[in-house]
Amino acid sequence: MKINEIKLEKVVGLNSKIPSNNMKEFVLVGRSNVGKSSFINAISNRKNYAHTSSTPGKTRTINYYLVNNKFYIVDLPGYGFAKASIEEQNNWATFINKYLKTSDMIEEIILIVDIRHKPSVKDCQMFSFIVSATGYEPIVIATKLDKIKKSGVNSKISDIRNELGATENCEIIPFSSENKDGTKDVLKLLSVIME
Ligand SMILES: Nc1nc2c(ncn2[C@@H]2O[C@H](COP(=O)(O)OP(=O)(O)OP(=O)(O)O)[C@@H](O)[C@H]2O)c(=O)[nH]1
Ligand SMILES: [Mg+2]
Repeated sequence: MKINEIKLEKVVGLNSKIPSNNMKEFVLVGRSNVGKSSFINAISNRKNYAHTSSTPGKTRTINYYLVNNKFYIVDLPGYGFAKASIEEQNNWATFINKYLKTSDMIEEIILIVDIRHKPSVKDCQMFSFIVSATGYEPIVIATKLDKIKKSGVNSKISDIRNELGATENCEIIPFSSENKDGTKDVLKLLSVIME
């Protein structure tokens, strides 16, 4: 699959009603600044269509990107943003909860983690939460691959698997938005899921 067309179609605040869509949704979750928006740009071959920033907390709304007029990629605000107020952080958790329960168009949840580090407590909680809420493990994207040595990739991936408590079947894809490594694997997986 190739992403020929991507369009930011809906922007929704955390307190707004969750849109009911008639196309499948692929949802990106991950801590603030991990690279969710960059991931969207990389797989769709755009520069800064999904706004990115080195300052955490760039994405503060739920952004629905319509891809090839066929499915949505949903970019969520990151969790664990230290500067967000407790109220904002609670809103986020409440929203995710509500979203997972309300939307019946969620096709797949994609958890983005940083390949350099062991998943944080919040990453692990998110992973378990997704499993208990949906009955399925999310796809895990281990991003910022360009920042580690090639020889270290396998051991990083197995550390991430162990720490998250993911099964051997759980897809963990090494990825870099910087040099686009892993894009083919991601697009292949999306097309298999969309079949
Ligand atoms: N080297 C490198 N930098 C990356 C990669 N992905 C993201 N970044 C950088 O990490 C920073 C955060 O990226 P974003 O895509 O804005 O992160 P986000 O997860 O959308 O953050 P929030 O919107 O705050 O939740 C930016 O400075 C990006 O350039 C990557 O694969 N490699
Ligand atoms: Mg973002």
